[in-house]
Amino acid sequence: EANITRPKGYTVSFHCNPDMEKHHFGMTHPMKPWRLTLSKSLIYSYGMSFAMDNYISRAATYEELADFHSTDYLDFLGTVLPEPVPRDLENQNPDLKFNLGGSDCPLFEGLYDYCSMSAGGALDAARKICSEQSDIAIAWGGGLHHAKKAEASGFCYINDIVISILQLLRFHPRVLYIDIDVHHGDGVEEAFFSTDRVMTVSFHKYDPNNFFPGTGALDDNGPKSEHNSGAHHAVNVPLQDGITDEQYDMLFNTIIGRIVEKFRPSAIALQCGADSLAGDRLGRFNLQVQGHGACVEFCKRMNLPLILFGGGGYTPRNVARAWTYETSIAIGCQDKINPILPQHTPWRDQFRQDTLFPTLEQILGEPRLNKNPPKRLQDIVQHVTEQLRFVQA
Ligand code: TV7
Ligand code: CA
Ligand code: ZN
Repeated sequence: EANITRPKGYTVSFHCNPDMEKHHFGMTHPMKPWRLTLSKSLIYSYGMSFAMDNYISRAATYEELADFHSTDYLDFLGTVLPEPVPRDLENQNPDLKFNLGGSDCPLFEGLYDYCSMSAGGALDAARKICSEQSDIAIAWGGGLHHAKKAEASGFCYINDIVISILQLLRFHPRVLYIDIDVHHGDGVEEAFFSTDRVMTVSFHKYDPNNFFPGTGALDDNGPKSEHNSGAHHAVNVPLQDGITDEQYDMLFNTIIGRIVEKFRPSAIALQCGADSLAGDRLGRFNLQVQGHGACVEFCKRMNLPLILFGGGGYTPRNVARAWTYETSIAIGCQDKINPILPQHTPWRDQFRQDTLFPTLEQILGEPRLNKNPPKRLQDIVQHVTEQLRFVQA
């Protein structure tokens, strides 16, 4: 492979914990922590680790988790055990304590360790940004945006993003949070609902009755009272099945461009959920690796301290493609790397499912019918533009 060298004039850091990737949600559960191993092995095969500061992050402590989560919830999370016997028929739908133990958020071996490692990487990334030791910090093991103060939700138990933004807020006056996971970033939006120091923006599939979590309508923009400082500081971009790179990038660049102009953040936190890619097992969009990565490129061009989080992503080989490509964008070597996947990458068989000479950017998957009329996208841009009239840095 070409020699990948350190970027000139800025530092990229990479935060992971290999022990996190060993955990299992269960055989049929769509969330596969080993997609992180697959991503990392592709990133390393390209030689990108030589261009970054690499950290094995320690698990977050109880006190660090308690920055956001309630101690009742953490205490319970720390003591629950995997279910010894699967639930029987009369006990199919018990009232779950803190929403733990259902099929979305199962109790598995090492659950507390898994959660604290995910948060540890994200927090470590935020600390390197705060100390200015790094300009772009990558935590692909984080991005679990649905977790609430005292509730698990949608495969997420601990909200590593909230914990890491709380850290940024100790040094940064204003943080912009952007979420390109196909699901609404409800947990992060809720956590910062009442403050004007964090603006949250989520792009997602929106269908209140048929798509999780059902929140994130265009006019959900924060507290309705003007006396609440959080008013107008939540931006929601509800989309339909099949959106393409061109449409998505037009929306992203227009909306994020205007927000950066008005809100003037001093740091950006970007959740890069890869379930917005075409061919995702749970997603509905038609984004290619290029279109998804263009969002990272746009944020990088803002020249602000940047954290990249992972998130959803349920077709592991495509998750690895996207996060590898996005790591290369962070480093600035995307034009130098060979689009044909390295011969010697472990797991190469994973990618052979696609084609004999698999490439980094080519996703194979049935394109979905595009249900996003241009007129609707224009209405979204207009709504957000009007909303931003109320926002002042
Ligand atoms: C960030 N969709 C998380 C996204 C969380 C989505 C859901 C599943 C699902 C769970 C399974 C499973 C599944 C094929 C898909 C209302 C329900 C319907 C569970 C079957 N297969 C992120 C959460 C979402 C679990 N939940 O944003 C075990 O799909 O729609 C729902 C809720 C009740 C529970 N049932 C689904 O990407 C990381 N769950 C197979 C086995
Ligand atoms: Ca989203
Ligand atoms: Zn998702």
